[in-house]
Amino acid sequence: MYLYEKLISILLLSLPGIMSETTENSQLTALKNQDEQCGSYCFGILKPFIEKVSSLQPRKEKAKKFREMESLDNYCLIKEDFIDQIIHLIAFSNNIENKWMVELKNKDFQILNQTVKISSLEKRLTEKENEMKAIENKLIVDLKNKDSEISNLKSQEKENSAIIGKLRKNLTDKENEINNLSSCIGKETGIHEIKLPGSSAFNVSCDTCLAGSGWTVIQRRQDGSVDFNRTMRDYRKGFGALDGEFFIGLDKLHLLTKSRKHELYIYMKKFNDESRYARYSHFFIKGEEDSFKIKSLGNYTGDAGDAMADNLYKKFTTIDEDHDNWFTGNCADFYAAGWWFHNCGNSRLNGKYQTADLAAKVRGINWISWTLDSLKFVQMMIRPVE
Ligand SMILES: [Ca+2]
Repeated sequence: MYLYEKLISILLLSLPGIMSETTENSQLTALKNQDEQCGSYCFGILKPFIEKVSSLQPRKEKAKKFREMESLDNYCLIKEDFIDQIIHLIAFSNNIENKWMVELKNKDFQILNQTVKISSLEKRLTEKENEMKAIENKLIVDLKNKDSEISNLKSQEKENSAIIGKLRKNLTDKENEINNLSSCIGKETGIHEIKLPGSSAFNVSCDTCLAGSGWTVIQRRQDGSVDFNRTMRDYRKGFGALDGEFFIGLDKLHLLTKSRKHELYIYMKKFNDESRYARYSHFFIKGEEDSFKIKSLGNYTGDAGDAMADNLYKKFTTIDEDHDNWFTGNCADFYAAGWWFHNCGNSRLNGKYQTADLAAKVRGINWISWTLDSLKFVQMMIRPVE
């Protein structure tokens, strides 16, 4: 019985893949021992069987093969899985490719459209460039022409400036000439001919002694040699002698004061030879149609007082033409003089010439803002104001 069990175990141990290598070695050792124990009898019976079993295949090699098979299976499985993935990837790739192909076609179509548009735009651009070039060329030509015109104009302007300068100089010379001709400016004391626009030439008395040069004397009283109690006609035309007593005449006075702005200077002297003056900055006499009214006196300066203040805007009154503001009488008749009477006012330089012994006693040549005495000497003068 014991032996039989041993034999079974040996058989089992000899089966491949059941025992480990260590166990196998120990069993072979044990079998060898059993052989020794069993002796030649039992061993001799079982030995061929055992050897047959053992010879079928070495167990070590089988185990190796078995592991290899297992690895191969695993490998196959991995391969299969990998192949599946590859197939899936190829399918996905095909899908993507198809989508890309569609997209590509669309893009191609779009590119074609864009190309057509670009071609059209390029054509228009070329046309526009040609137009611009043509305009530019025209502008260049125009500009050259304009430059030439400007150059010509500049030279013309230069010539014109020279001509204008010459004309201005001539004009100034003429103006000076006219000024000199129409006034006492630049003339010595004495009698000179002057000419005003719109009038024939006439002689005037010029004075450079009493208040500087350039004064035209319009009235002088010095000795009573001339009667000043005259009609309007005489006062219009003027009377007396230019080198003595005289009145220039209202017509000439109007022309002179109208032609240019004039100032008025009145020099006065008493019989005691005391002298004073009154000066008005803008003296202007209207024409016959306004009865030779004093339109302007300007500002008063001087040391004789402003005795003509009441005469501003008054018409000229004579013994035969009463324009004064004395409603019941005629100032010209009362003072025996023609003047710009008010009612009758404080100045009457055309009054009757009195002698020294009568000067303080009777009406005469008066400037009331200075003295009640009749004056010994009076000279009224005008001069153009620059
Ligand atoms: Ca009157």
